[in-house]
Amino acid sequence: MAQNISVPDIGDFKDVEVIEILVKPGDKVNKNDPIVTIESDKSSIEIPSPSSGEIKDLKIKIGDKVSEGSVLATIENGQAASAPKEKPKKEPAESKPVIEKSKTNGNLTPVKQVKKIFAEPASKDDIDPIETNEWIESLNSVIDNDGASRASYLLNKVIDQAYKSGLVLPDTRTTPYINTIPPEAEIKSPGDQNIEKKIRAYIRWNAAAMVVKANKKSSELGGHIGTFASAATLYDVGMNHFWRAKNNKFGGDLIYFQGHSAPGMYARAFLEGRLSAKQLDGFRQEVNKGGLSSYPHPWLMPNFWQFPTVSMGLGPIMGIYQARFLKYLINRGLIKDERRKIWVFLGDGEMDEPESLGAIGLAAREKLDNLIFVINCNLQRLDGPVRGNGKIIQELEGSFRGTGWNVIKVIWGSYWDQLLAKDKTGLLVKRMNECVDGEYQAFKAKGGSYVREKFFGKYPELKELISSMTDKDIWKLNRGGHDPHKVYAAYHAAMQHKGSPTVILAKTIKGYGMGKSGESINTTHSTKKLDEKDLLYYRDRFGVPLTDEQVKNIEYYKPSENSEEIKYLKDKRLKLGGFIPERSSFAKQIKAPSKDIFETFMKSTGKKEMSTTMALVRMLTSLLRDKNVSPRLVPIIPDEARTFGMEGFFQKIGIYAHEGQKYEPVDSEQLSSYREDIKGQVLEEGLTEAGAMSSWIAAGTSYTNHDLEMIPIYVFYSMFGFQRVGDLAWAAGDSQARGFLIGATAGKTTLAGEGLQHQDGHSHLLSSNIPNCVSYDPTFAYEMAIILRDGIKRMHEKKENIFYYITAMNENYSHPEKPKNCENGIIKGMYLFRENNNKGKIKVQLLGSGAILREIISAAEILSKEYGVDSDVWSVTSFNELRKDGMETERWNLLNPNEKRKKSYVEKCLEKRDGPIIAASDYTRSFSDQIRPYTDKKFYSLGTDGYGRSDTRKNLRKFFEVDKEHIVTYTLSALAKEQLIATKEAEKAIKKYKIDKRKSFPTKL
Ligand SMILES: Cc1ncc(C[n+]2csc(CCOP(=O)(O)OP(=O)(O)O)c2C)c(N)n1
Ligand SMILES: [Mg+2]
Repeated sequence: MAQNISVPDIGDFKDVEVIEILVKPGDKVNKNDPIVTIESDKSSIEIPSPSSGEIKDLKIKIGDKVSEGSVLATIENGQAASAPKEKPKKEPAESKPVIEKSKTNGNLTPVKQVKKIFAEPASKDDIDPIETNEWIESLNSVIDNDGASRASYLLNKVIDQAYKSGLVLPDTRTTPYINTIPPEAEIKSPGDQNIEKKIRAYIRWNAAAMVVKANKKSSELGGHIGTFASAATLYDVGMNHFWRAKNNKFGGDLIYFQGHSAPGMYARAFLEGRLSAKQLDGFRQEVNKGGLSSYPHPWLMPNFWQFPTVSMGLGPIMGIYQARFLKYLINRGLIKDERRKIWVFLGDGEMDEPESLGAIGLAAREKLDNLIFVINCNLQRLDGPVRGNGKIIQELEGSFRGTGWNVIKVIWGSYWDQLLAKDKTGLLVKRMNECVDGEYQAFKAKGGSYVREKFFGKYPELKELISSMTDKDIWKLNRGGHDPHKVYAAYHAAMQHKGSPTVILAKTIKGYGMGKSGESINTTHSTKKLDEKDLLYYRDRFGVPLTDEQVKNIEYYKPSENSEEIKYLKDKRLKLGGFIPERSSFAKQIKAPSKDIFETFMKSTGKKEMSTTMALVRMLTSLLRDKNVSPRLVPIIPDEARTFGMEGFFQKIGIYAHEGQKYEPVDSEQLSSYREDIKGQVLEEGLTEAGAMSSWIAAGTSYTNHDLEMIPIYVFYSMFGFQRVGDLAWAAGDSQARGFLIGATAGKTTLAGEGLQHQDGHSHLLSSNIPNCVSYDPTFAYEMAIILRDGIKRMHEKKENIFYYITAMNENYSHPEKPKNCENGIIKGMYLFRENNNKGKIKVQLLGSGAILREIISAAEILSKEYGVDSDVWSVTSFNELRKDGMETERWNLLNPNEKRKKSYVEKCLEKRDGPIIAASDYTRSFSDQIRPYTDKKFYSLGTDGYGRSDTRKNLRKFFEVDKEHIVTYTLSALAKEQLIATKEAEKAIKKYKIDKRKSFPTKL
C-alpha cells in the first residue's frame, strides 16, 4: 500500500520553497535517498526518503511552498508513513571501556621497574625526617614486593583521600628534573653504536662544512650549524631505527624536520648517495638549477621536502592536524590503518609561538597516539636562553601533561646513571631541580672545573660524590639528547604508547662540538663561519678521518660505498623501506563532474533571491551526488556552518568525531540535527582558523602524503582568512596544497552590521601575492559554478599545483541567466555582461566585480535612461588573474622588442571599446588598480578604502562611494574631464544625489 512521504521537523522554517525534485514516479529509492531539495532564504536542505520502496505519486512541483507535515510524495512498500526522522543510532551513552581487573592496578602504561626513591635531605620544612623516611621506606618496600603499578595505585588512593580530607596538595604538573624512563626500564638499541657514532660524525662534519663553504663564497648566503649540531643524535636514531619510508607496501611515517636543521638532512642524503658534493656546494644557491634550499621548502625541492617548517610555530600546528587528518581518513575507510606515525621536530624557543601550543589540547582530546613531538631543548633560541631564570623542560612538561599528553623527558645521558644511583641523599636530584637553564647553559660553555664548583660544589655531599672524577670526567657527563641509548629508549616508548600523543623533551647543547666558536654560547644560532682552528677542533672532537689539508680545504667526507658505515646506513634505510625525506605522489586523479551537474545555475533564478554563498552550498550538495567527487570532498568550517547555511551537511554527511556521538543531540527531532559520527565527513573545527587552515593543508596535500587526492573546501568569514592565517596560506602554497578556500560573507559592504573587524576590503590583495593561488570574486551563481568546476578540473583532474580563493557573499539577490559564450571570460577574469547601446554617442566602459557589479549594472541603466550615456558593462571575476596575464604579456613584449607586440587579455577586451573606464569593487581601489597599466584608456577606480563600520548595505555603499548614485556621478564627472559632456551635468548629479563634497576621504574617517 502506498504511504505518504512528508516534510519532517525542519526547525523554525515555514513555507519553504521546493527547488529541486530528485525522483520521479516509478523510481526505486533506498531509505535516506534524497527526494526533494527545499530552500529557505538562508539555506537549502534535502529531504530524505524515510524508507525504501518505489515512488508512486509526486504531490509537489518546483516552486511549491511546504512546511512540516506537507506531503511530498507517496511510496509503495515503504515501511514508515511519514518522516519523523529516525533518531541517530547511538552508542550507549555510558559505553565505558571494559575495565580489566588487571595486575597493573589501573596503571595504563606499566613501567617494568622503577628506581628507589630517596628521601629529600633534611630541611627546615621537614619537622620529622624520621617519619618522612618511614613513608619513603614503605613505598620502596611496596615497589620491591608488589611492583610499580601497585605502588602507583596506592599513591593514587592516598592522594584521593588527601583531597577528600580537604588538603591542598602541591602542584603535580611536573615530575623531578630527571629522565622519565629509569635506566632499568630502558629498551636497548639493537644498533652497532661504533658504526652509528662514525656515521653521525660524518653527517655532523658535512653539514657544518656545507654551511662554512657557502659562506666562503659569500657571507650573504648564511646558514646555521648550531641547531643541527644539537639535534644530530635525535635525527640519527630516528633514521637508523624508527622512521619507515613510503613504498608500495606502506604509506610511510611523516617527519616534520625543524627548519634550521636542514643542513643535517642534506648531509645524510649525501652519504646515502641521493645528493652529490656539487649539490651540497649549491647550498642556498637556488637561482640556478640544482642548488639546495635554505630550509625545507617543497616548492623549491619538490622531490625531497614534504613540509615547510621554518616559520616557527607552523610545524607543530600543521603536524597535529596532519595526525588528526590521518585518523580521519582511516575512520572514514579511505585508507588502511598501518599504524603510521607523524613525528614533529621542534625548537624549544619555537614553543613560544602561540601556534605551537595552541592545538595541543585537540591532539590530546582526539587521542592522537599517531603523533610524536620531539622538542630539542638546547635551552637557547636566537638571542640567548629560552628560559634563563626557569626551566623550559619543566614548563613544557607542565603544559603537555596538563593537557593529557604522554611526556617523556630525556634530560641526562648514561654517564649520569651511576652518579644518580650512588647518591643516597637525594641531593643530586635536588640540585638538578633547583638549577635554572641559564646555569645549565653556562655549565656547558665553561668546562668541567666550573661544573665541579658551581653545580656539585653547592653541597659538600655532592662534591664528595664526584671527588674521584677528573674535570674531564665531569665534562663528559652528557645530556640525554646526545645519548643514543637514551634517545632510542624514548623513541621506543613513544612508538609503543597508546591512547594519547607523546612529547619527548630532549635536553641538548646548542652548537654541540663547536667548542669555543659556538658550543652553548649566546651567539651560536647565527654562527656560519668557522676558521681553520675551529674546523680542526670539530674534526678532532668527532674523529672525522680527514687530513689537516683536507680540513683546510673544507672537503666533505664520504667513505667508500663498500665501507661498513655506508653499507650499514643504507641497509638500515632499506629495512625501513627507503629514504626520508622524499616527496612523491601516486594519487589517481578525480574526474571532474560533468557540466550538467551545475546546469540549473546557468538559468535565471527569476524573482527568487539568493546569495552566492547559498548558491555555492547548493553546488556542494550537487557535488555530493557525484560518485567520483562525493567521498573526496572535505568540507571544513570553523563554527560558522549556520552562518553559511551549511547546517544541512550535519545530517547528510555527518561531522567527523573520533568517538562517534555519545549523546542525543538537543535538536535530534529536527532534520538538520547536529550529528557527530566516526565516519563523518565535515571537519567542524570549532573556533580555530589556524587549526581549520592546518586541516585544509593536510587534506590539500593528501595526494602526496597519502597518495589520495582529496578536495578540501574551507569556508570562513573572509576577514578571518588570509588576514588571520596568512603565513599558513603561504606555507600551503609552498606545500602545493590543492583545494578551495572560500572567503564567505566577503566584501566591505555586504556584511553590513558587523563592522570594522569583520568587513573585508583586501583579502583579494593578500591572496594575489601567493604565486600559485588563483582568486575570483564572482557575482552570479553561474560564474561561481563555472569557476568551481574549472577549479576541480584543474586541480584534481589535471593535478595542477594551484589552489583557489573564491569570495562568496551573503547578500540575497536574483541571478540572471548566463550570457552566451562567457565561460572563457569568466575563467580569464572578465567578460562583457551587457551592452547599453540604445541612446547616444557617448560611451563609458563600466567594470564591476563581486558585490558591486550590481551597483554598476544599475548605474549603467540610470546613465542610459537619464543621461543618454551608453555603456559596456563588464563583469570582472578576477582582477588578480587579469593582472597576472597583464604582467606576463608586458614582460614578453619588453623582452622581445623585435617581435610583434602581444596584447594582454584586458587590452584585447577593451581596445575597440569607446570611452573611459570606471572600475568598482567592494575592495580597496588597489584591487582594480591592478589592471590600470594594461589599457591606454583613462582609468578611474572606485573602492572601499578605509575602515569598515556597521550600518545598512545602502548606507555603507554610499559612505564608501560605490553605490549606483556615486558611480553615476563619478562617471559623469569623468566624462566631463574627457570633455565628452559638459561639467554642469556632473555638478547637477552631485546636487541631485546630495553628495557631500566636503566629506573627508573615507580612509580619514
Ligand atoms: C615566525 C618566525 N619568527 C622568527 C624566526 C627567526 N628565527 C629563526 S630560528 C629562531 C630561534 C629558534 O630557536 P629554537 O626554536 O630554540 O631553535 P634552535 O635552538 O634549535 O635553533 C628565530 C627567532 C622564524 N624563523 N620564524
Ligand atoms: Mg633552542
